[in-house]
Amino acid sequence: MFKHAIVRLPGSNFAQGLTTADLGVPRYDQVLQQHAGYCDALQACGLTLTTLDADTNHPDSTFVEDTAVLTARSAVLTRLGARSREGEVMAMRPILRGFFSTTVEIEAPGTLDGGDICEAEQHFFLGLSHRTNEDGARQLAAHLGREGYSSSVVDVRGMNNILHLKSGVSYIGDQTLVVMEEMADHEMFAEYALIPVGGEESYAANCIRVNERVLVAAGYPRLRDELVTRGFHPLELEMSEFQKMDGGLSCLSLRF
Ligand code: CIR
Repeated sequence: MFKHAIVRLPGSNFAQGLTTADLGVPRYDQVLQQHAGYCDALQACGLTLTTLDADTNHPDSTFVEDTAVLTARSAVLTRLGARSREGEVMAMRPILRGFFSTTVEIEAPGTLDGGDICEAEQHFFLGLSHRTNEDGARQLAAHLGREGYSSSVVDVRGMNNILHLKSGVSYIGDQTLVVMEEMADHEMFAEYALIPVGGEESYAANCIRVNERVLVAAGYPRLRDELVTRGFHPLELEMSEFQKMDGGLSCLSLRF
């Protein structure tokens, strides 16, 4: 069960963040509205929120998930792969030290974005991407091993339609992964029940299990219905403005 989440309000220059999407410029009023809806949903799932002020020095800083990987015992502060985002970790460090007695850091030359790390209970999938390199993944694997977790590496560098591993795969509990069709036959996922999403629903592969609910992007009815069929309880959220900046549901919070 998660009890807590950290979020950061989007800054007025949110639209100046990094993006590869060709979906237009996000409207700030809608960004704030969708972010508020997301925060409400986390609270409705029983979480207490720590809401950080907007940081206009870092337009991507509302995507807090990338700054850390959290386990039951520790917080791993990452070393972000995009230069424009480097300062975001420094801002998160004192916040996480307030919650976790053990914090460790990914060191150079390692880079690692939290969006590349998919936790599936005792196992972690570590994505190699254009943000997370082998050294970063190796450092995290060693740390997780010391805490008794297993991990495996999934290379997504050849997939040009996703930014991070979790843009394409999400663990939603009950040994189930929601996964983009292109990745569904990956041997690493063979032991799991899979819910493949494809074509126009690919964006919805990034979803999060928060206690009894699965938060999913609104507008993807096939995935929503499949989740219901399999006994999950989806909660749909408008995400269009974050999608314009390559962001998904998971990236907007750190949950623990
Ligand atoms: C970036 O390119 O870094 C941001 N515009 C989006 C980050 C999304 N984070 C995530 O999927 N974990």
